[in-house]
Amino acid sequence: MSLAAPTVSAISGAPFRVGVAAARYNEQLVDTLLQQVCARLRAAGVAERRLTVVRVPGSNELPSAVQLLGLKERCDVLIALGVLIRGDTIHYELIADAATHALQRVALDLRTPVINGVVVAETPAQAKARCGGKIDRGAEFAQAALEMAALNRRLRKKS
Ligand code: DLZ
Repeated sequence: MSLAAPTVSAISGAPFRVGVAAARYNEQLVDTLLQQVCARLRAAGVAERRLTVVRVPGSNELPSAVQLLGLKERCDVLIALGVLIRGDTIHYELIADAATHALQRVALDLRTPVINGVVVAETPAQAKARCGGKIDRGAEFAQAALEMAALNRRLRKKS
């Protein structure tokens, strides 16, 4: 995967309703991601009352959670946050793969953009670098969410 993040454009988040599902596995790292995401969304003007956060056990549960959130809250965009770190087996890889596909499916089924904020790392050090370290993945996920919410609003008005 590239280290070159996309350029950032200024988008007002004031009108947007955002749903976030965050895993509790690797909790400290996911909490950091969640703080980064919420900070960027608030800085863009997303109102507290329009930001719904739910917690789930692990990344495997994220697709169901964003689907339920999307059905209940009529969000402009949904964000799934988790951290998967390689263990002794390929379990993390299976979950990463399944969650990635399922998150896309939820997005297409609900016609609501879903941001894949699952950090997949080979080592704890890689995960830390991306959750509170040198790489601010949380801000990137939030920025992607703002862009997709704006796109959703703009194109939906025309359909
Ligand atoms: C079981 C498991 C393992 C081994 N590792 C992780 C992980 O690194 N990150 C994560 O978010 N979740 C992990 N899980 C839990 C699964 O995502 C899921 O919660 C369980 O398999 C129950 O469905």
